[in-house]
Amino acid sequence: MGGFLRCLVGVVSLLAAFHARADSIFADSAQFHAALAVPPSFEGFEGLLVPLGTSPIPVGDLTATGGPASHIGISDTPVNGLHPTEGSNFLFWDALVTDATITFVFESPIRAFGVEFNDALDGLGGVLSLETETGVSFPSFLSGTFPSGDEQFVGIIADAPFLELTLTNSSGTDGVAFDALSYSPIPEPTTHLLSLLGTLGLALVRNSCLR
Ligand SMILES: [Ca+2]
Ligand SMILES: [Ca+2]
Repeated sequence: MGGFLRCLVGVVSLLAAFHARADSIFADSAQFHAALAVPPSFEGFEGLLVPLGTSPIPVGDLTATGGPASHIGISDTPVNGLHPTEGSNFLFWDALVTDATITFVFESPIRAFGVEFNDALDGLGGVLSLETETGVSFPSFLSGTFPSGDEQFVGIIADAPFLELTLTNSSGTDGVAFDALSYSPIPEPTTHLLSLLGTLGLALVRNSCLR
């Protein structure tokens, strides 16, 4: 391969690696799990009952915290459309006013987070947003009005590790059920591939373009 061609391949590889580095969001559980290299840790809230209004709630190696305008608890009783999607228990988030929050804090850094949830944005409708303490932000990952009990999924894979993830509900008053929470520190395979591509591109650019 000639020097010019090697230089060109290097530049293209670098651009591809750089361009593809972005935080990803998933509305499909199967796609989220397919993007992970190994099965993530799992929390289904089974065997735990915590009265609504308790906060923080430690569960395994994470802690759920309701913001000032939220009541949270762990329930085994479906109510008003809220229900478990795995086993019998689920995490209950009662958002009491506009922009109420719930925060998940992990004991060690993670890069992937996914959760099944239901009964969000029924009644009044509104917007759900998500952000991490590291600046990952999806300001409107779900918006509109949904039927009572409607099942949804949200997952993110972030470029950088994070410890805290906060969900905000603009609705004003809305009960939401969470279940089958997945989290993982493991980079997804495409990230390995892209960093390899970036390293290769950089080497080619150094050796072929800059001499
Ligand atoms: Ca469960
Ligand atoms: Ca609701």
